[in-house]
Amino acid sequence: MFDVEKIRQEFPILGIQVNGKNLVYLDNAATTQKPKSVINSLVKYYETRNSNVHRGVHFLSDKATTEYENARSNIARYINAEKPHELIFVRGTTEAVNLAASSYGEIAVKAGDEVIVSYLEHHSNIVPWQLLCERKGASLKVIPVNDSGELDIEAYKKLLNGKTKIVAVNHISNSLGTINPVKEIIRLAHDAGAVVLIDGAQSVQHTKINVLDLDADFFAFSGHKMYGPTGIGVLYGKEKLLDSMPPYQGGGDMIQNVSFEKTTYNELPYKFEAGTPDISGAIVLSDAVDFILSAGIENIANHEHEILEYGTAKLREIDGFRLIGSAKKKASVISFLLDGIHPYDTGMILDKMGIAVRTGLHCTEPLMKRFGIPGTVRASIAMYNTKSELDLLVEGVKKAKKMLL
Ligand code: C6P
Repeated sequence: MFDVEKIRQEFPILGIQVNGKNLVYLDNAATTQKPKSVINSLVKYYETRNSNVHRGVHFLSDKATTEYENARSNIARYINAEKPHELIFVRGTTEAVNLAASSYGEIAVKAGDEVIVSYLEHHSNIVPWQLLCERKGASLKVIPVNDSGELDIEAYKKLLNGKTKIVAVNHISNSLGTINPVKEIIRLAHDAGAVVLIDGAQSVQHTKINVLDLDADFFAFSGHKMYGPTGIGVLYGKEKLLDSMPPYQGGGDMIQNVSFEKTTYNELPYKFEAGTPDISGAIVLSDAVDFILSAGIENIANHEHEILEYGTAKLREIDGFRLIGSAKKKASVISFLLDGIHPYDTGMILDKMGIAVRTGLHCTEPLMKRFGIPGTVRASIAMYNTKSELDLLVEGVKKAKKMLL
């Protein structure tokens, strides 16, 4: 049974007041709040485990190394990766995409080739590919979206051809909440001989991920959007691809032998983890995964969907409310505008009422241009949000409208 009130008690920050009002936290796509188990795990690490990994022969180093590698295995199981060493610990989705674009891009893309992204992408899944294309003399192609914010799959099929080397798309859009048909996107890309990176920053916390079933070549995500700490994330890659790729950064741990004449590199995953990694981050992220599993990912998805439908229906009743992104398959995001009001002003007034939303471009400037808008107000939902919080949002939006028009 999914008991949202019980879940809320696990998140200390949800009890604070903002501007004299109970906090209503609806900025979960930017980052989620952290449960006690995650916060305590971080403290416990520094109180009882802290040491560097893969280096020392002493007790603490051994303990930290074991827990760091156990974390990798646990997170690998969570996304159903075949082998733990197919998971590279990075800072977050942004670094994961940059790693893939720099390293895989280096061997896979040459002048005249093409890389496909979509209009729905976060800047993190556009700019690294743009940099690669500029470096290589390749070109970037873009899958269009329709007015509901859904990818045009027929147009995508036409973009694919023998020159397509990489397709990089998100699983769930951070700005509109669109759930993309990634399994079909991957299958079509593979038929054309291309490799696919899925940006899972907005999906790992909302839906069951199975990289094997998806047949994803790369899958990227951030810990802080899934109830874990900032500064840690994962690039999953198929072993044979990661093996074929050159190192991304040089330094300690990523080498086998170093000489001035010739350096040889470590095996996976260490080849891509130069320097001291975010040890506590990885261990604590694994605890965040356990927290999600204990709540049940399907329970979370069902609960969030109910809140999404409820909030969207209530907001739609407001005169002048314009929903941006009405895909048939949507998760956790309500992006909107109020006629005649700048999103920033709405966000400021909501903040006065203790309601945290994000306003602006959400790092998806091309998408906002496509819709011809200056940005949106975005309420994004997590497992701990309730219908009464959405009622408060609706009240807040009505009040903002009254004050600003
Ligand atoms: N989106 C949002 O408010 P990092 O910053 O590396 O953890 O994640 C980047 C990123 C990549 N892809 C998608 C789909 C994302 O949503 C994000 C982060 C936040 O929407 C911050 S801009």
